[in-house]
Amino acid sequence: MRARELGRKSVVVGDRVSLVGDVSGTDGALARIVRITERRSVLRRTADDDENTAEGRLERVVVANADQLVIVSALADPPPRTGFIDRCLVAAYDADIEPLLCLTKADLAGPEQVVGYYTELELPYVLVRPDSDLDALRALLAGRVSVLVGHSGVGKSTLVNRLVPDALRAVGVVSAIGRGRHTSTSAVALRLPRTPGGDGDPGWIVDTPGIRSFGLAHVSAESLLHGFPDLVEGTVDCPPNCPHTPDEADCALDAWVTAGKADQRRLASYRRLLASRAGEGDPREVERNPGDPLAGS
Ligand SMILES: Nc1nc2c(ncn2[C@@H]2O[C@H](COP(=O)(O)OP(=O)(O)OP(=O)(O)O)[C@@H](O)[C@H]2O)c(=O)[nH]1
Ligand SMILES: [Mg+2]
Repeated sequence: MRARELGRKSVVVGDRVSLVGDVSGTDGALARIVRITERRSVLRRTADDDENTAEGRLERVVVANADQLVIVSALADPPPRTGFIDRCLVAAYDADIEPLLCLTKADLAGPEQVVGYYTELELPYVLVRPDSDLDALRALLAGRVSVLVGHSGVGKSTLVNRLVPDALRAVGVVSAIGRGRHTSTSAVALRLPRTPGGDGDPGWIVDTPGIRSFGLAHVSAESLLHGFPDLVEGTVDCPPNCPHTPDEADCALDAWVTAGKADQRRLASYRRLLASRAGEGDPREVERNPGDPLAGS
């Protein structure tokens, strides 16, 4: 149990804590959490992008002390949404956590479109299908705390069950409209098992409930750009305090894209994020981006 003075929402998954009491771990043993160790990293999200709404102000700590954000996206059923992945990247860079893209359901569709979108980024990625061996992924998870995030139904718990056979995480079905059913309802950290011949710490993995969107109200407009490292250099020639919005005639990002230095769709994604924070409608709706079926978030 938690010492009362720590407050109701103080301890999150990934926290390292000090305990007093019976720490034997046997049935009925009671220990008290008395102190939370200073966090090495904090991955946060808000329900909304707008800090002027109640949802936007309600900031949630997803997990503490993670080293790696594993952005899980299915290649089909539900279809990948680069807008969502872009948001996760912003959150990862903001929290100083390394991103890894994990593309599941590779048995249903190819990765070319998604991977092509991120070529400028050198974003590490792994492909997962039901029969693939997970050695490459295990190697990337070794020795660190990794947190899985993704829409409902993309296969996070399925993957966790394969990595940690004792986990027995409930797995759901993807409903007809391509949305998962939010089978997992809370975040759980699991110790990865040692593999035969593997030496060293195999690491920890945190399964989280599927989320609809990754609200970024807690990230300043300035920091949003860090989620787009392929665009950062393009802003060197911008006028001071350039807002980088499409109506800013002197913004150097358009020329950067025209010169082939970054993908037009990445700039569009960045500007959709900027607009969503300015409260200009809800760019999470895929219908607003009819030209690009991948773009939704
Ligand atoms: N074809 C195929 N189906 C998969 C794969 N991985 C997972 N699935 C299926 O996708 C469905 C959803 O998987 P889950 O593991 O429950 O998804 P989740 O991301 O944990 O979902 P939430 O807990 O709701 O966030 C299940 O029916 C899985 O069997 C895959 O690589 N290929
Ligand atoms: Mg799940």
